[in-house]
Amino acid sequence: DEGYEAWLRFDPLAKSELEVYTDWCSEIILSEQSVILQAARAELIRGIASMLGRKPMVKAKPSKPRYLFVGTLDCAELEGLIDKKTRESLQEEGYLIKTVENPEGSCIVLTGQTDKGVLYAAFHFLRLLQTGQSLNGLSIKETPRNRLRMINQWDNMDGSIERGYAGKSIFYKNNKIVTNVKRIQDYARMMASVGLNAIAINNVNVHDVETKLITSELLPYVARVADIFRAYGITLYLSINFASPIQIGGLQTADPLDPLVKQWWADKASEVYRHIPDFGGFLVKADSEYRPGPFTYGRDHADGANMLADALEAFGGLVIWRCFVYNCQQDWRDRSTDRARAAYDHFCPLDGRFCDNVILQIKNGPMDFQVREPVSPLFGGLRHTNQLLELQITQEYTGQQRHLCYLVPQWKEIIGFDTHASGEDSTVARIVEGSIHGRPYGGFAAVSNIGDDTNWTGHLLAQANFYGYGRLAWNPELSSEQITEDWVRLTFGNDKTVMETISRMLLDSRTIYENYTSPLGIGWMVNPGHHYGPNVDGYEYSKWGTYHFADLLGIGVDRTESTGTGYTGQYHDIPSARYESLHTCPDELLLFFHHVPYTHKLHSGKTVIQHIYDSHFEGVEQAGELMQSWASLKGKVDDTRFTHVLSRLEEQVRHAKEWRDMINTYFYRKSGIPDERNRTIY
Ligand code: BDP
Repeated sequence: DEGYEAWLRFDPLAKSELEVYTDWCSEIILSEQSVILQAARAELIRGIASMLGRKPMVKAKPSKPRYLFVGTLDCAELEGLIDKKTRESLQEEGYLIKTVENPEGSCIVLTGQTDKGVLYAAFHFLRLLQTGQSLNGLSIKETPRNRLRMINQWDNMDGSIERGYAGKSIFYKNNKIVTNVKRIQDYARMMASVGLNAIAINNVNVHDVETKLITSELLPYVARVADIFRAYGITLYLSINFASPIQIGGLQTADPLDPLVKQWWADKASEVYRHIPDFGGFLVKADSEYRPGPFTYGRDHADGANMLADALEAFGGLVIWRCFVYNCQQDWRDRSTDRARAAYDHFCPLDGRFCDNVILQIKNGPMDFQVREPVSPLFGGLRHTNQLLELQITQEYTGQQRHLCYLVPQWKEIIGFDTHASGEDSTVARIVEGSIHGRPYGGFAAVSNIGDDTNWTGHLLAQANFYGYGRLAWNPELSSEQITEDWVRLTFGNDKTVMETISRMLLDSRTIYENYTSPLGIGWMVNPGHHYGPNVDGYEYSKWGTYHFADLLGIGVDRTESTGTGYTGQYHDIPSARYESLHTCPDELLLFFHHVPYTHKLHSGKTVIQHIYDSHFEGVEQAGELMQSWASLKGKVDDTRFTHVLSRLEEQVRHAKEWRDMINTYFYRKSGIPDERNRTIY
């Protein structure tokens, strides 16, 4: 068992549960037709047959006293069974799982306003069985908090994946879209099972080959992929090259205000929609890291995004415009160009100018997916613009799926961050869902961590990050603990020790990773280029704007308004004041906001230098404990999965030591201050 089935294993259930479940699940009543309902039906049959050992019958009319009823709220059978209030409260993709007692028999109703809702209900119902829940008197009502719950694939058509750590692309091979679509289909199932509803299938860095995805040559193939996702309620998007009118359109310019360019994109949009009538829209990385964009023509991001939005509007399409825009040719001596400021500086002045079908996709932090960063102030800054939170499931800076680093706790901190944009409780979750500023679109997007490795994610336990992302995008209020417990039960069964041990490992892992890597929010001490492993000065004197300014006296970036880059001023008063002052700045972000001497005392009572030493020794010990915890599960987890995870954890321990030694040695040599506890530092 290598983990291909991920959390959709549907292992046979224990005897005790079989009888009651079988009673309810041997008959499925389903009378409507649609591709999505077909998928729901197939999932129910597959899951139930596998868990209960008996394939359920699908019928138009019940013949047993107990059965499952599957259908949308509109279907005739549900008339009178679901009250008006409940019906009205179920929004587009919401669903209801309800036990209904009838004189002729009792049924569990799986229903929604749309067939998508029904599909989500089916997956939720299967989850109840898998985790051994009671089916008595069910009344579960769910509505997604976010309209967009999206995945970004950074896949290239040559089969490689930018920042991919789990093999090659499941979408492309040898510059073609794959013909064997089994993996894509199974991926669609995994996405739908956690409520994800949108996917961009190519890298945001669009090279020459992928630029052609919107041509008549390739669109028929893209349409086939769209068909697969559509059956699971997932809308397909493409990343586009802003210079397409030049590269594939034969025009001299890609100026967004040029009438020929506008016409070209309008024609292109109608061509795309001829092939894919429910196409989602374009994802765009422009004027960032050498990608083309409107700047070339003296235009701004709003000009660029709105031009595309106009082209897509008639078809209901969206433009998702990324805010990861900064000057990647910086002079490290010039602190006024602080990279952390860039997204806000570029996009805040444009607030209010974007069309309603444009959404700005904003990375969670102002830099780039470090293990610890403050939340991007752009979330609090924009008021009249749709916003999408961009997270990175793929572990580019967090151990590349060789280290265990479960990101759900990090994401919970991010979405729970109070921007104070409209008084208290203006959390990132509420901003991106659109409720605070009354925006029509918004939600979550995240860079995928899957590839064609048998277990999808390289590290088996990294599946939990994908799973957790989906659940959070649906409902940001879920706790890390709840999501984690569900995932462990679905993946490893309901044994209490297994559940508790793996949950603990996952929940502790981010802090552990943070402990032995770069300290106190400074980030970036990685090898340039591939970003794996420690390299303390790797980026320090280069052009990317990712500096730590360590010298013999101290370390950190002064981003205050009073003496630094002024970045703290991009936040609203309360968070701004908290970060501005050394007294209130949280320890874990201290070096992100302040340049301090190594002898500076943290709130924890330790000096910065002693904290660095201690956390690095501790991190390595904790990594060892992760390995021991896993080792204690021998015999409780099947051999293949057990051995695989163990070998990853062994590598993590070895590598954590390398991190510890390099970081500690560096700071010892810079500062000349010995470890209070006299441990060996090389
Ligand atoms: C960085 C990655 C780079 C991406 C870029 C982006 O290192 O590969 O192209 O972000 O988000 O994290 O566009």
